[in-house]
Amino acid sequence: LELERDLRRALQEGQFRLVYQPQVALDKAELIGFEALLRWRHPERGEIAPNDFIPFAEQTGIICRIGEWALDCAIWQIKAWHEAGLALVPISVNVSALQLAQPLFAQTVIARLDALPAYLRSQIALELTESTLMHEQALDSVHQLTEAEIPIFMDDFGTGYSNLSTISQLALSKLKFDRSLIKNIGNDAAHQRVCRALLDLADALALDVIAEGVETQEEAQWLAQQGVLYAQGYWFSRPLESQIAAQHLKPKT
Ligand code: G
Ligand code: G
Ligand code: MN
Ligand code: NA
Repeated sequence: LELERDLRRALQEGQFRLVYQPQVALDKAELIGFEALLRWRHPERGEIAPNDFIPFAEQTGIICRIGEWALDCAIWQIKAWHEAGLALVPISVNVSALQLAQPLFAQTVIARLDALPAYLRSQIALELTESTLMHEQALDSVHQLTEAEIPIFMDDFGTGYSNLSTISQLALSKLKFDRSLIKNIGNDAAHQRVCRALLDLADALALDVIAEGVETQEEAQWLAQQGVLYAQGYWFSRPLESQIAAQHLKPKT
């Protein structure tokens, strides 16, 4: 109950912020996007990790308002970078299962993005996990979003109960391979075979892959050899505070 009160207060009092983890093209380690990750600085308890409050925020439904806040914050950030004369890369915002299950979610997001100038609209993507797609309403939301040409990344791919026929029917933009698939991929043959099979599956679905949780050069090299185009992980960068993230953007030409 205390946590619920604190979460409401956190929204009112601006205790949340987003940090930005670079997504890079593996061939040149060039920045292609940022994943926005939520951070909470509690006035008494200090930094609280998302894994310690997001499940609770989902139980209580507050995640919907937090999710709206995160989307607004990402939009505001892109606008600020644009106005500072920086060349933009897309920001992907995480969406919880509960948000996606709201009948008005897709419509609200589409209206929000449609009201923006075109340069801004094209810089927002959404990340959903496989497990969010179990319900009919969620699938309907995804269809609405993809029809509105909002890029959708399938997050944590390889961990859930992949319904491949469902995934193949959605106009997804990218598959994000979960970091459990990538761990030690540079030197474990059995692991490599599994990952290779899933990469073939991604090819069959004609979906680009972002490998998550890349922590070593060996992992990055193996993935590049396999033709994986994009990656994210501590080897390239940890999630960055916004001022630091901005330093990775080039001036607009
Ligand atoms: O940020 P961290 O690296 O600790 O993320 C932990 C988990 O919290 C991840 O599964 C991530 O997807 C989730 N997460 C981070 N930010 C958000 C957010 O804004 N909304 C939702 N729903 N989940 C988030
Ligand atoms: O579930 P999602 O993919 O949104 O989770 C992102 C989470 O993964 C965040 O908590 C982020 O801080 C974390 N993360 C990002 N890169 C790495 C990495 O290279 N190694 C590990 N262990 N975690 C990572
Ligand atoms: Mn994610
Ligand atoms: Na993930």
